[in-house]
Order: sequence, then C-alpha cells, then structure tokens
Amino acid sequence: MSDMRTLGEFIVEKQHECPSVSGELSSLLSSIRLAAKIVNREINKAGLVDIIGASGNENAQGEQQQKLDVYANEKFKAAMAARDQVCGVGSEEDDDVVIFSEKHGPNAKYVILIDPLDGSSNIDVNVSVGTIFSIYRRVSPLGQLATMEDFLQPGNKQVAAGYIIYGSSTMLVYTTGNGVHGFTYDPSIGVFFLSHENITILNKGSIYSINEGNYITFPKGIKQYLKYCQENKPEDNRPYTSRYIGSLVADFHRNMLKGGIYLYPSTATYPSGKLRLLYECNPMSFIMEQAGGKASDGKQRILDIKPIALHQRVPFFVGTTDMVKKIEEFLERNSD
Ligand code: P6P
Repeated sequence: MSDMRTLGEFIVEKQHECPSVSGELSSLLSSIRLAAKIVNREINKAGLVDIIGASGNENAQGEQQQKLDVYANEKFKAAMAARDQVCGVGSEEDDDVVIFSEKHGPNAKYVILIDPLDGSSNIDVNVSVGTIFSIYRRVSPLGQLATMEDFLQPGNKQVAAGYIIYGSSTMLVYTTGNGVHGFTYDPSIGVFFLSHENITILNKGSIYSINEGNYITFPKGIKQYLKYCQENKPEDNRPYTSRYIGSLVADFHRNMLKGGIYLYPSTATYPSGKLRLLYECNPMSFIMEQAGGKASDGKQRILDIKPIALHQRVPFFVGTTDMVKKIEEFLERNSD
C-alpha cells in the first residue's frame, strides 16, 4: 500500500512531533504549496500559450527575465502577502526586498527569500526548472516593519528551506531541520503525496556537475579535482560521470538521490561564483546537510557565511560529503 499521506497532513503531523515547527510556519509552507500548484499549471502549458520567452525586462542580475520568471515571482509574493505569517520577501527577480507594510505585515514573524524560477533559461527548451525558498524568523522587533537585517541572516538561522522541481513530475522537497522529505504532485486531484520520506544522500558519489566550458578560468585546485575524477574511480569502482543540466534544482535533486556533487567555482565571468548565497546556496545547503551531505564555498561551511548583500554571490560546492571534502583539499593544496 503506497503511503497516501499528503503534504498538508504531513506538515500537521510533524508540527505535533516538533514543537519548534510552529503553526504559523506550517501555514506558511501551505501557502508555498498553493503557489507551487499555480506555477506548475502555467509551466505545464507554457508550450501552448504565448507565455514562453523573454518579458522584455531584466532582473537584478541583468539577466533577461522570461515571462514565467515574472509570473512565478508575482504568484509566490502574492501567496506570501495573503497570509499573516510573512513580513517581507527577498527575491532574485526584485532589486530590493519587498516589505509588507499593510495589515498583518508588521506583526508577522517570518521573512522568506526566494528564487521563483531557477534555471528559467531552460524553459523554452523543455528542461526541468525549479523554485527555491528559504525561511527565517525575523530579528527586528514585532510591530515594526521588517528591515534588511531580517534578510541578511546566516544560513544556519534558517527555520525551513525547500524547492519545487517542475520536471517529468513536479515535486516539493523541504526541511524544517528534522530531515528532508519529498512530495510528488498528482495534478489530476491537485495534491502533493509523500513519496520520499527522510531523503539521505549516499556516502559515496560518482557524479560531478559543473560547466566545464569555464575550465580555462577555473582555480587550479578545481582543474586538479576534475583531472582526479577523470583518472580515478570512487570506491564503488564505477568511474566518475559528468552530468550537468544547467538547472541547479535539477542537478541538485538528481545528485541528492543518486550521490554526487554540484560545483560552481569562481570563473572569469563570475569571480565570486555565480550562485546567490541567500536564495540559492543557503536553502540548498540546509537541505543537503539535513540529507547527510556537505556544502562549502571551498573554504568554509556555506551556512556559516554572514551575508552582506541581498544578491551576494559565492563559490558553491554541494553534495556527497567526501566529494566536497576532496575539493576543499585540492583548493587548500593550491591556494595562492
Ligand atoms: P551556467 C541558472 O541560471 C543557474 O543559476 C543554475 O540554475 C544553474 O546551475 C547555473 O545558473 C548555470 O550556469 O553558467 O553553467 O549556464
């Protein structure tokens, strides 16, 4: 008998087991679930209506915004604004944070950081894309408007994080610090069913995910790590395999289920790395650590980095613990 527990039932069940997971947080996770269903519907019919393609605007990164980027951003922000738990949202798609000033805003306890549609350049070639979210308790006083300090907290202060992957099936994967759990969406009845309880990454991995087109400008330690992978075999004796989709959520999800590592080091184009600390690296690192893996900028734990800017970028190495440690060794050995 397959487990017919729904995401909603699971959230309530875990709320009773974990006092730290408050009712407000449960309600906030439910609003993310609603927005995910709405965005999923548009992604799945994107090929049929004129919603694919550039919106004609640029986001904070100077990247061409795809129409679905804009749509997803608006839907997730609207879902957050409609609930009493969120006092502000920081999004990849917005230059600055959005502070909820009316109604419940000043008395709400949480802020959320979101990449509403990561990998969106893949939308019009039908490759999996994803939404990434990160939730913190505010540090500014209740009764006042949220401040930037509420958003610039280190990743080790997250109370919840997760992603939705819009792929061959749509899944929502999240953690509140008590393991990682995956739910698969049944669009015929509009319900997310528990499909992957307590996801744990394999101790041994053989997959590495990196854009080798940037090889020339990689740090020496990264070049040596790639050479190590090509000349050696992991202990399970299968050769290393290079798999890179160009969509973080898709590469991350496959590596978490099969074992492996995702790497985005510094490059000539992105001297500090391409991935954004607040709404990509921190949530994915929280999830990976909860699944038994490791996440580093090459020198330190991602979750211990004190953010200084909303769209701050960092080098990002995340996945099977031994593989991340091996990269840190190569980088240490070749540090200038
Ligand atoms: P590149 C998408 O823009 C993204 O942020 C991640 O989803 C993805 O892994 C990476 O950038 C791809 O970057 O430089 O390899 O195209």
